[in-house]
Amino acid sequence: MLRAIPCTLMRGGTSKGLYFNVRDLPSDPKIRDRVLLAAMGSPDVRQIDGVGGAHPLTSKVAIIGPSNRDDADVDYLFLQVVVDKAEVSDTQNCGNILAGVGPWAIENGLVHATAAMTPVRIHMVNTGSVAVAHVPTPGGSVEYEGDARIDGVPGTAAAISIEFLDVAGSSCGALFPTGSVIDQVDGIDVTCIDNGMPVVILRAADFGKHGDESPEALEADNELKRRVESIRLQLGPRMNLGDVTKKTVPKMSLVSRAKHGGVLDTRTFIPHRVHEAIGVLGAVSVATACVTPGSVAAQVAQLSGDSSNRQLDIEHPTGFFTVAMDVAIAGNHVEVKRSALLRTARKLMSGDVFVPAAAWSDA
Ligand code: NQM
Repeated sequence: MLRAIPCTLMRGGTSKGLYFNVRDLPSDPKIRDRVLLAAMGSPDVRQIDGVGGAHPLTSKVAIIGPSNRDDADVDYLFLQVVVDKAEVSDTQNCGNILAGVGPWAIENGLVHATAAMTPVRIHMVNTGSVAVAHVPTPGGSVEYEGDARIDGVPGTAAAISIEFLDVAGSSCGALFPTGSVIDQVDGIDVTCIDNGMPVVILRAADFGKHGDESPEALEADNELKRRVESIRLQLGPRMNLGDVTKKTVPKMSLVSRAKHGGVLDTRTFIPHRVHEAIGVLGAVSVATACVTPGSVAAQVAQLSGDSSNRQLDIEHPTGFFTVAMDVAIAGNHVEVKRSALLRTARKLMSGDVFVPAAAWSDA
């Protein structure tokens, strides 16, 4: 017997996933995770018996419901369904999937469209922080089509601007969780930062890389992957993340001089596959490191003018990710006031996903 579960398949930014109403999934996290593994078709590198896209960026889930918080309209829990292992992780947030949450919440009656642009205040349950997404709603319904282009997605769509106010240290307890803007591990300089996503920033050159290699070329380099993973596992506890062997954080971002007029170039392990672009909060964290004197990113970044309130173009394998930052810098101390960026989203399919009924049973 199969069981039908209502859901929506959406592209959020440069990622894709299933969006559920919290009331339509089991409340027991163990049973819920089993259901999600069955829906996506994990564990299997091809996810052939499910709707997952056989890559971490297309094996994602948003669970949305009303929020009890005064400063939020909805709660959004992000879950990463691991492609080739029977694992579902709530240890990270996802700013790309976040881009679909506002439209989904409006279309599913959790938020009423108020004007041509509807602000949706989203409590990101994974990190306890709040984002505000501004969703185009001309005539009271969500408009997905428009002329905004984001690198990593073909064509154009309606712009959704997203603001973050309180994401610094939201996973690790501090913006610079090791207490320093630069540390050494295995003889390599690293900057550990959490401005919404725990990221370790490393110089690509320290691994003999130019920093403009393709994701495929980096993934094929077993020695590079071994060294990067060794550093990641050592830094997990120092970043207050505990044993990160089975966690999808921290992300590992190799940085190098910009090649296309941006601030710097990135190639990011997330943490075992290499991102085709860069994660949203990952980019916010890298951008914050760029304006922090003494960090590995700042040593590589080409900044001009006042760095406290500016747009930073972060280069990645498929183009640029632009982050607007408002920070106060006093000596080596950085206080993040606000960051903002632009994403698009698209509803792709809505209906039911079918899972074996046994996956839902508590036996
Ligand atoms: O950093 C991929 C993505 C992400 C995360 C990853 C993200 C973010 O692009 O906020 O968006 O780093 O796992 O979906």
